[in-house]
Amino acid sequence: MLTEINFDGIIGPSHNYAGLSLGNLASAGHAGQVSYPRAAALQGLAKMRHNLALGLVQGFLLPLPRPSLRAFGEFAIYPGQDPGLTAAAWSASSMWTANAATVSPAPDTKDARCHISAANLVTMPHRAQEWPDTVKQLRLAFSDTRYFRVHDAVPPSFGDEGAANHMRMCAAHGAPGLEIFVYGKSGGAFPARQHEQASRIVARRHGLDPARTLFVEQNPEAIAAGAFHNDVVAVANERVLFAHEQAFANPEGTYAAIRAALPEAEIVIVPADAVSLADAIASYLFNAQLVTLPGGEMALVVPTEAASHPRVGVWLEGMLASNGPIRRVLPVDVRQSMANGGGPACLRLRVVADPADVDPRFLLSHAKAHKIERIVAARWPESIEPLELGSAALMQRVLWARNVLLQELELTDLV
Ligand code: SUG
Repeated sequence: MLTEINFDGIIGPSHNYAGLSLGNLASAGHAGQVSYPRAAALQGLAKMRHNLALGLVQGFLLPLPRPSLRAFGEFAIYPGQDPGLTAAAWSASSMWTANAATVSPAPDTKDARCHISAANLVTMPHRAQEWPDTVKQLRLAFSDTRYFRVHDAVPPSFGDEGAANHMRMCAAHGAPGLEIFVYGKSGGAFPARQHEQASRIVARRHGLDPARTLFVEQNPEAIAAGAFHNDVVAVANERVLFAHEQAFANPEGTYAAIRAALPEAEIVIVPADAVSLADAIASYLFNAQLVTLPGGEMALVVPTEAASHPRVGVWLEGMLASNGPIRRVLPVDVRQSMANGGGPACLRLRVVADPADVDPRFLLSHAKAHKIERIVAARWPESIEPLELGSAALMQRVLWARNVLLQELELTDLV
């Protein structure tokens, strides 16, 4: 049966704060701080276990090989030579699997297969190096070509940030959906990372029905305020869209187009006078996982920062009291990722598929989570100081830590 599966990125042993992402306020704000890779990865695993315990199907993707020896060669540097490029080669940014790819489930596509397009992430050098390894991993996890088609990234001139700029609305996950691609045109001082042409290329490759596909411009003010991806100001699940009033360039036109294509749509708008764009971005209220629980009710898995934020917390309480479509608010602690601008929703890639069609090595159980936690506890560095990124000893340690994980999970195909 078709089900939504969340594939979270396991947070890699090289997790660090290098301030690499222009327009991502958390990344800039934590640049140069000491990171805690072990705690980071354990927080990510605890979130996966939290969602498993809710009765949801949980998968994972492995960290990419970092530091990337290929990147050192391409940048023509030796480790430590250029601090910014060295940090790019070390970045554990593949943890944010919402940027790994865009996914169109089988009920939406012409050939009735689930199409997955790796994202080129060209705007930032530390992220642009991800996609060749990502596509290799996706082709392993979704190798059964009767059910899946995994595409290479679109050409690099068109910036593509994957599922973070894509939403799907539908009556139920297994039913045909309305796919909404959100692109940016300008963002003030900050780059608009998702280009309209990239979204259109992905939609054509996936064989989507134009009558059930929307292309919507992100509000330039939202990008300028720090919403470097649409999933910082909006999230959708089945018939519900949960969005900030200032998420889209043309909000009324967007809601009308959604309602015309999906009459059962319910749109929950958070007004700017209750939660400002600045509060939304600081708290990551919208970078939540909006999920349908096995009993049918919807829950919003938010970062603890949202639940404890004075104005956002009050708004959430009011929402629960109002008897709307979102019935539960469940906080999770992913602070180490949050400090680089990655909330609960950034850490997961949603794939609607039959779990039986996915390579079982990428599906999580509590027993497997326990195994991964043991490896993380024993092998992941406790902390990384930014100046350590040139260290050969640390490099050997983090490369080996990942290898041990691949061996234990029988995924050495990814070495
Ligand atoms: O691309 N941060 C990531 C955060 C990605 C969040 N993803 C979603 N919104 N879906 C980014 O900006 C920071 C790395 C550093 O500064 O060390 C970073 O890459």
